Amino acid sequence: MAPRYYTTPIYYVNGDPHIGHAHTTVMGDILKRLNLMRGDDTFYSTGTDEHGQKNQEAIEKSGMDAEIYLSKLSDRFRELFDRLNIQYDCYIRTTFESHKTVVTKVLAHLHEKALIYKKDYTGLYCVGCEQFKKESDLDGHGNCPDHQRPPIKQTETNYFFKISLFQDWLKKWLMSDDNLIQPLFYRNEVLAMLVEPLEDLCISRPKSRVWLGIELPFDTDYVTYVWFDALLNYITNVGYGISSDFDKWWNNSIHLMAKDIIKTHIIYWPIMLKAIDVAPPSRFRIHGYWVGEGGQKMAKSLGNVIEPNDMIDLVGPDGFRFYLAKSMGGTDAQISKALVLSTYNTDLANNLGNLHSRVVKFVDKRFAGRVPPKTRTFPEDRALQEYVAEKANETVMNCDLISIPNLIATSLEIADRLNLYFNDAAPWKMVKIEEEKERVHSVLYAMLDCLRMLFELLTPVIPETASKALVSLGSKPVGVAAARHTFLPDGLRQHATFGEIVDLFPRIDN
Ligand code: ME8
Repeated sequence: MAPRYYTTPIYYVNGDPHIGHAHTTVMGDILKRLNLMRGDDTFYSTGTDEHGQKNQEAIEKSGMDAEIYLSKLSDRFRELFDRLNIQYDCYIRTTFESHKTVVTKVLAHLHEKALIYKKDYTGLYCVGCEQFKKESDLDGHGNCPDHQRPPIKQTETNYFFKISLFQDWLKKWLMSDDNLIQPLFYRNEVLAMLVEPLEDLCISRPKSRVWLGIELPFDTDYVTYVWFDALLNYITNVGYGISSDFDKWWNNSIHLMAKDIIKTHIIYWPIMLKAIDVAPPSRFRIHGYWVGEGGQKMAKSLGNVIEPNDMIDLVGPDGFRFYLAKSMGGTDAQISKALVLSTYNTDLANNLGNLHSRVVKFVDKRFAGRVPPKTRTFPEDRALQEYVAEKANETVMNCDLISIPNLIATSLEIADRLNLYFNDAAPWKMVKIEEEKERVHSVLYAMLDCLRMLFELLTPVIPETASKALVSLGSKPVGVAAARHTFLPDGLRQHATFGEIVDLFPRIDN
């Protein structure tokens, strides 16, 4: 039982949660559930990043009390994640006292080690990124490429963390393991950022300008830079400095994120950890960016922004989870209402739902709502069960963030094969012939048993519907406790009584 600690980024609360926030958090949930199926002990954290200039500007714009605003927005993220059936173990808010304690302790420690110093500085600040930018980071028009706005020139006295001391260590560490960063091409992006000498990291903001943050323990005129604060959530969540379980989780940490925040995670964060003598993260798993249909960046002005709650209203939490899981690997993917709807109708209603309904309803009618007993197993039927078991075991064992779409592809391939098998075997013809009775039982049992394995395999992606499907077959939903789940033929009890048979994915005409 290898422990695993999965994290999502913690999200800014300067607006409502959007599709990208839903995506990373659903993927983390799928990975957590897959790990539990593998019998691995898993801890999963997500939450909200509630400090810094960007959030502060949103609060000021809202005219609301800061605490009320932050709670309200953080709750919106949590409500979305609850609607999406996310089984997080920890929902961190950086405004929690437990987190402030960690940030303060780390800052005091680095200050004592003389790794923090004060100086005057002039830089170009992008509030959208919450980062200083170099001229070379900007596009031809002097804009931040991610936010399409020019950064603001800032001259201030601030505290700096001597990250430049760790550059050589960082480079060596990045090259030490090809599995550290996946997809691997993101490592090249990080290495390219390390060609030039690293500038020390500005880790403070004067309170006179930014009041929303954690006060520096060694200078009360300043708050902590939001990224320095936020990154530390990853160790707060697993009890840094207070829990004996800290090493167990931290030594198996896997950070999930999109490609937008690799610099802070793969450059600043490991250095922060190294400086406080904590091991660097074990893995970084990076996905692409959601863009609108046709590849356009999503923007309110283009009218192509997809709201996650609208998608859940449209196709249900499982329909939406399925679309996200199917469509996004390591590079960008497209989303629109029409794409979500057509995937739902094609893959879920017409393929999986229809397959389930045909088989289960047929057996329900002919065998009084029970799994038919086998008196003989025909080799071709057994071969079908073995094929499904093997595919399912292999998929669960090998699934990682960017191969989640393979899980869907394999499931659809299995569903196609089962549909064909059912058509070719045509049990509705055989059932009328007395000599074919044994074969009919064998075929139908195999079909139901394969459906059982198929819905077990899909449980991490569509947990609610897969459970309904498994109950309808007279089987049990896959448990949520860590216990290795092996796919084996003949796991469905003969004579088992069917549960309620529901239309899993009713077609949606729109
Ligand atoms: O960066 N496609 O928060 P954030 C895919 N608070 N994923 C997307 C996406 C898109 N179009 N847009 C956002 C922050 N995401 C910091 C993180 S962590 C210590 C602090 C997802 O609200 C994706 O996971 O801007 C991305 O990395 C994250 O949201 C950024 O969220």
